[in-house]
Amino acid sequence: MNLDKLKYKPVKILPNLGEITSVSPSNIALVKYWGKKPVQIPTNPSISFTLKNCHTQTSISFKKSNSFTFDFYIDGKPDTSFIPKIDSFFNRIKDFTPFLFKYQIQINTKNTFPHSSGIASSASGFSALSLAITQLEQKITDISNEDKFLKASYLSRLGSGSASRSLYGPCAIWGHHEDINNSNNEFAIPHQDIHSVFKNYQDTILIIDKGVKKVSSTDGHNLMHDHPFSKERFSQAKKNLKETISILKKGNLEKFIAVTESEALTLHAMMMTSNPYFILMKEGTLSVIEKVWEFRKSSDVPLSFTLDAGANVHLLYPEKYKQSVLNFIEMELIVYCENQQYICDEVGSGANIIKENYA
Ligand code: 2P0
Repeated sequence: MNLDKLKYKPVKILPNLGEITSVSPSNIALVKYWGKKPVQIPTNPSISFTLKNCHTQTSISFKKSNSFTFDFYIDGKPDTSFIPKIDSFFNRIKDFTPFLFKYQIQINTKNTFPHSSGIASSASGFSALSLAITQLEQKITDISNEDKFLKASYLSRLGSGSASRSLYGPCAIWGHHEDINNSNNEFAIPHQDIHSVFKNYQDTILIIDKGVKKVSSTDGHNLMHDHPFSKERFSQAKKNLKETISILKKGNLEKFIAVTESEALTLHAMMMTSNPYFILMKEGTLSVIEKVWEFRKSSDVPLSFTLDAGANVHLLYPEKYKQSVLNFIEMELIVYCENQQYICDEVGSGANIIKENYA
């Protein structure tokens, strides 16, 4: 991959100060990224639905300075828990964004989804931050809008792999696949060739467990290195990605259900067969899966589930079945949700800039 596009080529002088605000959504993988090599290179390609309602809004305010510093606030309050991850992100992007290091910056971030709901904010958080940074770059270079998003995806990947996919909707592909044009390991590409049924596909997220995961995704990815089934898994993911692309185009819901549910269970099977092994699903996760299967059998609703690296269950279905699925959740699934909590989301269009000013 020729990464020349990513080089910083200033043509104007840096603003003295300013503020840029971006918004970026979370995403849910249909074919899962699980396994990586240094630095943030996926061991198989993945594809996701970009979400709409679960998003992060991030403002960076910056002021010229002789030394680089950053402060980080969530919901208006200083937060130190994310500092190490952001620090390592800044170290990784330094060579690509030297302009950033001429400033003192303050990062203010807020999520639309509740804190400690068990929904990872790293995808929406790193993609929002990266887009704000490349927006500043665009102010001082001739970078096109297309390359601004491409670079934001590249930078996001260095923060958190799945974040690279959040820039683009309705779907994004990250990771090289020999049969997919432009697919690569460095940044995600938008995937828009999808049937109308998927354009507003629903994702209702059942919060089964709000707790902090016992094994982080980064540790889980690393356990794929010496995993006895990794070779098979990586080729299965490639095959499933090709099939998913065809399913998304044709709108074949039966096949969509089969591939996405298999991907979700395979992801967790990889965890259960790692050394050391671990389980992130809870009893409620399995109960919900059983209920979804029963419901699908006894109704005409093509409801399916997928899982992230955690206990929560994402229910995926066409928009026209929204009311019957919500009734089903209220009647039968809500007992498995912590504090009866679930979040209604749907496929969305990716990240954007909502405000900027400079002096
Ligand atoms: C995914 N997950 O494709 C998969 C499926 C979770 C399960 O990407 O170490 O937070 O920051 O690159 O992106 C979660 O891993 O991991 C993830 P890092 P990330 O969405």
